[in-house]
Amino acid sequence: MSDQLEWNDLDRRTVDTVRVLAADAVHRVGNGHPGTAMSLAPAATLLFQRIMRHDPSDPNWVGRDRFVLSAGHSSLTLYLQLFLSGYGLELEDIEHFRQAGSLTPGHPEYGHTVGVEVTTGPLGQGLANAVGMAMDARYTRELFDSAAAPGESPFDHHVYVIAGDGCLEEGVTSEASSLAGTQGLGNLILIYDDNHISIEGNTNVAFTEDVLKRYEAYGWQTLDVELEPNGSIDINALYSAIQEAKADDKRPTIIKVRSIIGWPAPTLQNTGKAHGADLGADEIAKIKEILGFDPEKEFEISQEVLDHAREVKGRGQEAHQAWKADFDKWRESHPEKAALFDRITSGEFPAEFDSAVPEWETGSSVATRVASGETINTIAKVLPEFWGGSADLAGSNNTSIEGGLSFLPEGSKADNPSPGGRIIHFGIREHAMGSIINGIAVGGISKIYGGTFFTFADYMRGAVRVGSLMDIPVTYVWTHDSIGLGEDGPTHQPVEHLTAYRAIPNLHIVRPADANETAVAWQTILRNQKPAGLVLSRQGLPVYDKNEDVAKGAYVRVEASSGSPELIIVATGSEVQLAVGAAEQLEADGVPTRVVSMPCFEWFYAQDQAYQDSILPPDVKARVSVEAGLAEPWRAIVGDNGRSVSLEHYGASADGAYLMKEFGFTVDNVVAKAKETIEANK
Ligand SMILES: Cc1ncc(C[n+]2csc(CCOP(=O)(O)OP(=O)(O)O)c2C)c(N)n1
Ligand SMILES: [Mg+2]
Repeated sequence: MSDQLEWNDLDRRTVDTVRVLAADAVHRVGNGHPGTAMSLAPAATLLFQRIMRHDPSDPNWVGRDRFVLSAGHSSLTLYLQLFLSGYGLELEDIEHFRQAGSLTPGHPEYGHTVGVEVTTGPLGQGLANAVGMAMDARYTRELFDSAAAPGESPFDHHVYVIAGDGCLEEGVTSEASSLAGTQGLGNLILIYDDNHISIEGNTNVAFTEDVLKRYEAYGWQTLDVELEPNGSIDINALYSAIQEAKADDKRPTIIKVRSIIGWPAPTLQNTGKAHGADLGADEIAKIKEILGFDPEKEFEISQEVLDHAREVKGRGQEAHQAWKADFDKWRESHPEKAALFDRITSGEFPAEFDSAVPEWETGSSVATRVASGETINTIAKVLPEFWGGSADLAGSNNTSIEGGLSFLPEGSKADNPSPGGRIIHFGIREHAMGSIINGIAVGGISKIYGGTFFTFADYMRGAVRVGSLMDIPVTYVWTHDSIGLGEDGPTHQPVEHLTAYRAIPNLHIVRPADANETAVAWQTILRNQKPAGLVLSRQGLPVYDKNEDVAKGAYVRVEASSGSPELIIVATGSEVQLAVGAAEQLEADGVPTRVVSMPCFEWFYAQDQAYQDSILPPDVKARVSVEAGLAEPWRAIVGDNGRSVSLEHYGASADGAYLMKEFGFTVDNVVAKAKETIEANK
């Protein structure tokens, strides 16, 4: 690509068409965000028409550059480029912007509109996802093609992000950008839309720092693109800046691009009013006059402009063909890697995966976090695409792949760095960790996990929610799962967390009772390819016989001696041992008692009714739940006359075993509750 941008009248007309269509689309539905979609039109058109290597005929091409619209409210910025490039959106879809069932919902939704790489809308997530996508690009190229010179592998590509003031104000981007600097992500290019406006007007009410100095301190290359005198983005300067960004393969680049929101709207440009509301018929008519469009016409796009823009399809196919020649050469020269690539992309597991987990002896005592760590390490031996890390708690979360080396760039001064290392050091940045692993997961190659204490899951919740909404395979390793963690006290003891995270749709919350359940849980999570949180104990727990029905979410741990229970005790995690102890006592007292271990509600409710009824027979109404957390999620399971041994308040700083006793997690208390529910059901 030449250093000088070739940008002709038709390109300029394409940009102006984008501005007009954005204003019309918001006007038609009566709501949405026109201003930024108008002012960003030159930047987005430049990226899609001249910069990015992409093939609209094959949106999943692994060699493509990725585009993330972190400023998700400006969804028209993306939709209009997808329309113009020929990804499948047509003018009709733009006309139905934000309407029920359309392909152009309010914010870009992953899996809904072809060409949308991640769901964006919660500001900051997209940029933090992009950091993950750039990390994934490096991991992937190192996995498949580590000997290739920088930029020479078919797996090398760039990740482009557009983010606004809001994204850069959000803390998650500071966390992620700081890590991106440490990681030397030369394949990451951020276009920061510096328009000085957010919803409450001028950003000087809340955002006055020198953003580029901050990014310079993070270790990024920082570039600045001033406005054109007429008020539009200076497209030639932006083009040159992007070339500079690409030339630096050791650092991520931020290009601060001055723009005027809503330009060239005569009265509303450069105001908060242009951000998130219809500009109104009069203003839009004037915009059209200024730009040389017919003020009487709506959704005006000339065939010439559309044909011109869609030429990118041909260019994309050519680029794809050229890439494919390189890719085929790589396949021939790396047959084993090519087989690995085929295995992973077809969604298969190697045969060894089935037996790739450890098994523990019944009766021993193992913390489930320790069992998870051992399981991670055995799985890592058979799945090279499996990697992850922790937010500075690797030793406690047991997340490190032994001998895996640290994922860090060439030249890092850290211990054991490797650009394809399998251990990610996220630093104490839980929120960014959540967003980054979302970004890694959408790449489709990596099987990725991130760990912290369960109580700090709250620091990553914004990312967990979007990951769950996208329904992508990320695994959260959440250890230190209850008051059982002990002396660190109530700040560190999750109480409401199981309830709070079970409340997130699509997210599978798995709390294994012992080491063997933990191993099956890991296998199940990886096979399911869904977002999952593994909730693990700090303290040792008694080991029971391995039972593959863990994958069904709940199973009979101990059957009533008579074979037909009068009472069911349901428990998860560290409380299953109490259920087992109570059942022994109750059986001795003549109460036929079944113990159900229920590590995952979501897996259980996905089973057919017959299975569910076989575990929790509807006619057995005397039920007790035991879980060191709120009773709330158990009400539906134990029913009106059931009982819950639960925790309805914060914990305290003391020995974990002491706290369990103090707060009623004892065999005697479970037995007492059991007798109550039997009585209540008489
Ligand atoms: C986490 C989060 N908080 C709040 C919002 C609501 N919101 C949407 S856009 C916006 C202002 C964004 O300002 P900026 O990024 O400068 O966008 P511009 O107005 O320049 O388009 C806000 C507060 C959001 N989408 N996400
Ligand atoms: Mg702004």
